[in-house]
Amino acid sequence: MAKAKIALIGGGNIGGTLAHLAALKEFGDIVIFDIVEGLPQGKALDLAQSGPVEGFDGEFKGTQDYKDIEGADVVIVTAGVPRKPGMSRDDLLGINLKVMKAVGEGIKTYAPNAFVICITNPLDVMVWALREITGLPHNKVVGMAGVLDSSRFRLFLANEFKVSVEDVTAFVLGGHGDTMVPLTRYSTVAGIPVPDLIEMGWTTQENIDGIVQRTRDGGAEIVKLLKTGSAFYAPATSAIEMADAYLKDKKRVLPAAAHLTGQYGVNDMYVGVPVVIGAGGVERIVEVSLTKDEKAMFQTSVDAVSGLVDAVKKIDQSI
Ligand code: TXD
Repeated sequence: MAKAKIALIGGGNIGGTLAHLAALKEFGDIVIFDIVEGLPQGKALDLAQSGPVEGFDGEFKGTQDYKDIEGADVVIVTAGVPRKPGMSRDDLLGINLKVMKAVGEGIKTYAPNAFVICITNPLDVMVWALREITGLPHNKVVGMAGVLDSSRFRLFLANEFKVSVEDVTAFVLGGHGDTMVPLTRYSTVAGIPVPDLIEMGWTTQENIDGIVQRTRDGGAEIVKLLKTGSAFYAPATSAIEMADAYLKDKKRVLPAAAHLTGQYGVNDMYVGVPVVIGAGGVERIVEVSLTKDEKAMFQTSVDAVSGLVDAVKKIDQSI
């Protein structure tokens, strides 16, 4: 069987971690593309040199030439500038849009059959722009945020309940950012929904509200600590889970920024919703019913994303 090829566009903190995780999981050959000369080459060589110890084979290549991503099965995009302290995700809009143009052209030319996972912020609008620029089918271009946001939510809930993170499931909807909508009703400990756990006296509504807020601020909390960059271990792991679902046709049900065509009342936008990821890319959008309050929170989130899409269209009328 032919080996899969994974192209990582952006070889910074997340890109490097992605390369390491993809190698450990033996996904296949790995190409790291970055505009900084030497950076992807150095990381690729270093990674290859861990192969004999870890026991993985494969080709590892760093490059400044898009031709090297030719035929990639999965492309994960982290190229761009990360948030600095005090900077909102939206400040990144103009800078990272230009990056998406270059990246999108590269993917369109050399890897039009790939499953593309975008991570670059501001996520929901960058993935939308990247899809427009590449012209790839909507089901093959997806944004990573929900797996990360729900992983953060799961960790905080597990700490609160003093149970294993493995037994906690969490559900988040909406755009990646301050308006994301963690749905406690659909979040559980071994199938027991959080509102039931409140009734059982395991926690209080106040504590849950605090956890929801901490989840929303999860990215900023880490930016504040790191000072020179943003989170990378958890974001990389999250995107790898999505790539794994595609490569192994696992039909995982994962939250992701997906293209909506009427679901949840949203049209032609990328917003975080649960989806099924398998060999067909995004194979299905899972549409759950929402209460009035949840709908209102979701709408606020959708409005925020829609404002950014409008801003992008103004910055670059060709998109
Ligand atoms: O949940 C999520 N989606 C996110 C998103 C969680 C955390 C961080 N998130 C965003 O990911 C973050 O705001 C950034 O927009 C991206 C990448 O974060 P990372 O921490 O990896 O940033 P780095 O270390 O600065 O790496 C970015 C690399 C860097 O090496 C640049 O030289 C390169 O991108 N870069 C480019 N590569 C290719 N092509 C172009 N044009 C380019 N411009 C910069």
